Amino acid sequence: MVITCQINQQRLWNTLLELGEIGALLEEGTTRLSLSVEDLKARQYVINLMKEAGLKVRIDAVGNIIGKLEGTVKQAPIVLTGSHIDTVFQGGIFDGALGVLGAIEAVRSIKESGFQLKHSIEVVSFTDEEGTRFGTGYIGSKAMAGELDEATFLLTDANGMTYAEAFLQAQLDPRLYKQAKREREELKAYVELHIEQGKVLEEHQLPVGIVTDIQGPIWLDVVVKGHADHAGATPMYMRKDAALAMAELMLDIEKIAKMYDGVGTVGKVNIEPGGVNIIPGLAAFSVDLRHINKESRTKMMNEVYEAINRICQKRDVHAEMDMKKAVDPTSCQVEVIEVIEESCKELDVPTMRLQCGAGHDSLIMAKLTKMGMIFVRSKEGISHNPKEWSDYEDCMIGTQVLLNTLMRLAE
Ligand code: HGY
Ligand code: MN
Ligand code: MN
Ligand code: MN
Repeated sequence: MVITCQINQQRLWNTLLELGEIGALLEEGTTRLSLSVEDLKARQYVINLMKEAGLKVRIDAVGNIIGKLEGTVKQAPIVLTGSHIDTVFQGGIFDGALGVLGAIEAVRSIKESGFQLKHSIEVVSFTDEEGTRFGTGYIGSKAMAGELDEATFLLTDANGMTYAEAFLQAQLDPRLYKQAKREREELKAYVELHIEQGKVLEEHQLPVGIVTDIQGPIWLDVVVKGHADHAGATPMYMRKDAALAMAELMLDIEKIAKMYDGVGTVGKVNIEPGGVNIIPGLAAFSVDLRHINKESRTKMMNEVYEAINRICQKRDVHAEMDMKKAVDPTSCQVEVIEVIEESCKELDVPTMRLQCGAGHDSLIMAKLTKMGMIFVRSKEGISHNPKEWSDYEDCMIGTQVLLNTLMRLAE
């Protein structure tokens, strides 16, 4: 099939800037935590845009927004594409958004070209990919894959609101989440366009990349309990300082990650009671461990648990660990990688295959159907930061590669 259909570049760029404004705070980047007021506004923006694009729009039982371009053969398995529009705290305007808006633009251009494709194409904006508000994530894709468990709805955000309450506030019924599940036979493939959020494409001076494998994240919440005491009157040898136990573990996590060539991050910390002259009695913190290889990640995990036990013993403090997320690393489907590569070739776009460090809904969708990812170069690899940036040209090339890939998969 010779593909002559072109995206409308300026239209796509305008939507990226408009969506980026929703939840934007001057230099503090864009914050749209899942099901927050900002996220609900952004969801409405995406629903309107899908309707304007002439897609048939539905919201599934967990709030995934799905826009459909009908194919000529109704019962043919669906080609799915999309990403997320929720962000981290003070994030950028491309993470997730490019994958949703790029997919809408690609499918809209296909529709406007009048080209009839056998398979229907659906664009999805997944609910709560980041997990920033409730500490877990991939909610929409997990529900679609039938992997969401009920306990999720008991999780609370920083204000003590449960996920169930946030669902009800967003006019969603948490009791119906199982209805979002889709069967393997319904789908032909899932392709996600996303910014790289790393420096590899920039180092190779390439606009786009094709993902081969995705690291799998484990998220732990750890609470260390020591004893709050007087900072002046308590000699060092008598202390049960929870913060020092946390500090020692943070450095051990760094060592363990380097030893296994994985990554380990303590991103959230909270020390109580939090007085200048009080020895911390409690230290609560998050641990994010990732590796491209599952066995290595398990070894990292075990070493972290051993370090926690060793440090607690030495400092006579006590720790409780709660596993919030554990998603296996996964490989992209060679068949989809090759279709993306063909699209790059026919568009004369130089590219490379590369691994992915960040987590994506693709990790979950790989359990349901054939998955592939198209990366767009990130300036200096910066992401989860207001300075996150991808050039106009690169976003357009990535979206055109997506369009050609969708047409090949749906023909
Ligand atoms: O955590 C991640 O890698 C992604 O941004 N959700
Ligand atoms: Mn992200
Ligand atoms: Mn993302
Ligand atoms: Mn992601």
